[in-house]
Amino acid sequence: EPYDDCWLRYGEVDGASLPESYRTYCANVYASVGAPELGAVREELRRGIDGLLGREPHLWQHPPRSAEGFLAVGTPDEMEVVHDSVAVDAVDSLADGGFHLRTTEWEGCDVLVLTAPTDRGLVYGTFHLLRHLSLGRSVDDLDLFEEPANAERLVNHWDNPFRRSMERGYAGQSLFDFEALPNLDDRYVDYARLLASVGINGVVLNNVNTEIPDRESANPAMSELAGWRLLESRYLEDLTGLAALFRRYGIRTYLSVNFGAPEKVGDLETSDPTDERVERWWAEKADEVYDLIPDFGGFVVKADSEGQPGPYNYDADHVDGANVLARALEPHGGRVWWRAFVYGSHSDRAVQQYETFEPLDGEFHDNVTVQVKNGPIDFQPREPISPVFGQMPDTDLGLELQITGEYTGQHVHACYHVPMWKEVLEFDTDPEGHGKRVKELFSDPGTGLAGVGGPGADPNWTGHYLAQANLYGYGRLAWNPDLDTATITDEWVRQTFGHDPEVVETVTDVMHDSWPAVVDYTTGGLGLMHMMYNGEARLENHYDPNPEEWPGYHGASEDGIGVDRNARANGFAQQYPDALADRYDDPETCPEELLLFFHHLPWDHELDDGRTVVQTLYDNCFAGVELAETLRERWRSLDGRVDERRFRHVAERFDEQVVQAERWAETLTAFFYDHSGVPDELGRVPRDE
Ligand code: BDP
Repeated sequence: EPYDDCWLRYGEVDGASLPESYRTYCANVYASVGAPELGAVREELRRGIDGLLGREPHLWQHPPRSAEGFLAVGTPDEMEVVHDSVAVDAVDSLADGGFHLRTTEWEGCDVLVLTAPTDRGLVYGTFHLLRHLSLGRSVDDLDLFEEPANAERLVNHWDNPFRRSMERGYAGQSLFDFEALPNLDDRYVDYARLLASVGINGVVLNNVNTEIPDRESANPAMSELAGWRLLESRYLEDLTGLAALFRRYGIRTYLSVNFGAPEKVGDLETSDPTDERVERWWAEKADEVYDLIPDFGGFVVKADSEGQPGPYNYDADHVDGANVLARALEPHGGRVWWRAFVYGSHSDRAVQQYETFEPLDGEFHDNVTVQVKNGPIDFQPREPISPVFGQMPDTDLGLELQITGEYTGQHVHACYHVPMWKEVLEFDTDPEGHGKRVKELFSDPGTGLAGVGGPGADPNWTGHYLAQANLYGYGRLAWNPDLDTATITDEWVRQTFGHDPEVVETVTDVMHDSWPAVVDYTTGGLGLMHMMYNGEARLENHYDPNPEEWPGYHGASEDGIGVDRNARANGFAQQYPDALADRYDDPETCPEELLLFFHHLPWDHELDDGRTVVQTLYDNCFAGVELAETLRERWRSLDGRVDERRFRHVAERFDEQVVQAERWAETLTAFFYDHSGVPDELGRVPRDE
């Protein structure tokens, strides 16, 4: 089975309606040569234009003056035609990765100019142009400047080297065959193309869990963790070719490292960050890495969390831990991405991050990025925004989103994350204070987004064809968080499935309703957390319903449901700035979708529309199932309009999703009934035996 092209199908987009000017501008391409990135640019143009116009472009090494028109690709200082045709100052002042597209006339020829201050910008510009053409947009009078809003746009693989397994991966084996390196597989190039096409500029190759934790309830994937070994010299050497391959596409390579590396990889008897020998060890390791990979991005660290070692083992804190690594990377321009996902001492995980990290604001080294998950719990189907955002003004922050659907149906269920991410990005972190939205927090160098869960080795990359949209949408939002959901969906659908209006409308509707459906039947829609199976060490799955398992997360009892995370209890709501704290602290003003996250309320507590809490939970669970059925019907209506392979695959997934959604609703509603003793007004619960 060949690897799927995802949204880079080119040829499959309806060619008949292509504007004539596409041919005028794109049949001849004059592109500069030299930098490795330009090789990638020429290859992509050849492939893309061949697909779109039905003919490979003619590639020139000088301006093709005899042609009616041409596409010119290069930086202003490399190419005269570019220099003559654009405002050079405006181009030079674009952020790294930015580019400029312009149609103009030059010496009697129609010219489409693609230029950028850096070669990397030319790569992004190439993919942008091909997207523009694939979407059938006009190139007449083109005059467009684009630059990324966020400097750092990373994908974090949770891949376990040596076993080729993936933590929370639902698309087969790891994409990366570390053992076969330095041999490179063709799919790496295709993967780099997918990432670059949406503006990703960094890839973390391995799982943040780099060793087997010695705690009792470890998750099963952890039993095969040896990612720390990638810092051994022999493995580093093997990575150089892969890093060079990514470099052609403007992507820097990163590694997750183990905080205990000085002991594990080196032969020190401590990894104490305040010890001089440890300091030296990291500095020397960094020198070695940069000798091999000069543009290496940096280290990602999960420390003092879920059994991974960290500075706490040495009586030091997160600042000491992050800074010792940062000092080692600094001379080389590398960064430390230090994860804030720590918990342990609190019975309610929600309060931990802000409490741990906010006091450290301003103390991290310049090249440390503190990487914070969007919510305070853990990638649940819907959470409030982590109170860390907006409250650590003197720290470079990274927003960690989960691309993979760990808690949203694991790519058996369709769940489009873009609407959820938009909710996060548009959130005002301090409505009566600085008023910055989450998306406005990452404009400084060194800040940005980290998306967890890269594709696997399955030919469709993500296990579920529709889950490709989450990788696409993540990249697009990391580049430009102002894009709205509808725009991103439309781009993705058209490039992936073509322009048939019925297909576009149907797939769009399916995508937009998929997250609300999953939220409803897996949570009841009022802000309950962790209703899924967590399980014992080897069985943990986060997929099946099992609300009895973690009572602390939903607080169900005879008298009511929900968790008091407010002034009456652990004060979590008070971690937010006043305006938000007040809003969340009062059940009357707390947004309904988060109500039970912040409050334990009686089952018969009335909501705005007069329905009780328990009735609303019943209604939402069943509404979620109905919506899942609607998604399935909509998809089925595409029989014959979408190619057989993708049609069948997705149809089968929807069959399974509906079965699972029913199981979820049945389990949750029975659970609500068991605790409340209140039957459903519509007679659906308790179920007749
Ligand atoms: C949890 C995952 C676990 C990860 C952890 C993390 O279940 O596999 O190791 O997040 O982010 O959601 O470190």
